[in-house]
Amino acid sequence: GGFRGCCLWFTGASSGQTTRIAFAVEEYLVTKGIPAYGLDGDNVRHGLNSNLGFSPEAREENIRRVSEVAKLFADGGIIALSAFISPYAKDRDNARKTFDEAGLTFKEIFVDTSLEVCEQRDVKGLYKKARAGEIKGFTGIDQVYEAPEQADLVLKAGERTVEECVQEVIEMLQDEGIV
Ligand code: GGZ
Repeated sequence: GGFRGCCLWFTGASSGQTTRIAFAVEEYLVTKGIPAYGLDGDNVRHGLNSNLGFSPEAREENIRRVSEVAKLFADGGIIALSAFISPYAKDRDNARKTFDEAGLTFKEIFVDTSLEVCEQRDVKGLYKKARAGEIKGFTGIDQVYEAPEQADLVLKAGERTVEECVQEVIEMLQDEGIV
């Protein structure tokens, strides 16, 4: 195959399976011999972005840095899979702009899991803490999540299995000639 460096930008609320889907796609690609790398809060916020919290300004800077890192990966021919809440439309649009300006493909994938399902799952018990006021500025509770209006792909992850969502992403990559 030819050059396929690009960015798959997964956005969605906490406990919505955003990271799980992105990393399952990464595993699929790597198994096929296609270079791919997943970025998420766990591998970015502890190192590169360890000085950033969750205020709107900190999230903006988080997303800005991640989009620049993803651009470097894509420039190196790697499929960068970014899995962040990225709650603000403006920050996601700026990420897309970064790729457009570099002539690199950027696909926004909305992991559209309802807030009810996310809160019910509450993998890390953070919604509970946010409800109790122990965490301030939690996305979906007392900070906004701006749902994408024109995502390239919408995954109804509350109603589908992770495997089904992964399959939808792969079909998009095939349709776009990326894999
Ligand atoms: C949202 C928070 C918060 C607040 C800590 N709001 O389920 P998780 O734990 O693993 O995913 C959430 C993660 C979000 O980090 P991101 O870098 O993706 O956020 S953003 O794109 O908005 O910059 C959650 C945890 O961090 N977490 N505090 N207040 N999520």
